[in-house]
Amino acid sequence: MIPLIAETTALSLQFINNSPLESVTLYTFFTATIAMGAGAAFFGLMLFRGDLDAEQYTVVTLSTLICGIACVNYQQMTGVYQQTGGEFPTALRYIDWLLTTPLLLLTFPLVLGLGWESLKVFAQLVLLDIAMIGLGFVAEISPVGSQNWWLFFALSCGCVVLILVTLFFSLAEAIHDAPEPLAKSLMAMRLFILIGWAIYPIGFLLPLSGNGAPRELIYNVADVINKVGFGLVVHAGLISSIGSSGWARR
Ligand code: RET
Repeated sequence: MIPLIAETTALSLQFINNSPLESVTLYTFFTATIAMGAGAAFFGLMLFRGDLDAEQYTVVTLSTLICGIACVNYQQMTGVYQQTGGEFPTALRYIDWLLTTPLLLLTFPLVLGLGWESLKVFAQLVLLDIAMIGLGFVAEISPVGSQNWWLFFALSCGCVVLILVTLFFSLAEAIHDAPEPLAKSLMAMRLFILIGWAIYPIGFLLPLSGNGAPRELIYNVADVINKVGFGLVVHAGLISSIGSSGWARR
């Protein structure tokens, strides 16, 4: 019988049977799933504290959702990567970004205590973010190095630059006015976005070098830092402001 689907050999769960890069990448898929689940549990349990006000509660809910959504997606991505013998779970990854990056950006107005009314300013960020992911996906499915690949890559980079510029300008004044612990965590959050988000376009360009294989490994590590690490920075600012000078400018 002629198989309708080309046979693929799944990656082995024994480290020694795959190439070292495949094994390391597979294990970062596993560990990222666990890290996201642990993050979701950690932030989720915080919701049971009695001392969070409404805005703090929403911020912690966002961190819980970001890690929870990623945990489910990572479970799927791990399966795809393993069962297809190392194929990139690109569509799932873009779905994960599409769902979680707007939530990451929405953390800012809430941490600032600007409330839901200020979301108009941040709606602009979210729209740019959705455009960045959408345009990036078109680049992703175009042949590497083709005209479309470059065009949509450049457009997607344009969106990320606009996001960073908007974020830096809108936060400069807020950081200046914020009490000490909050200002510190806002600066750290901003740095996370600046450095943490720059990793992705660099990873995207990797196939140009002729060796795109380490890309998923890079994305996995970056995702854990940008989701769990970012959540922990937010959490640190939140904890230090409970019972002190206040969570935000109020
Ligand atoms: C793409 C395509 C090429 C151009 C650019 C990209 C940017 C992706 C970014 C993703 C951020 C993801 C985060 C996930 C958190 O867990 C789509 C790779 C600019 C910035 C923060």
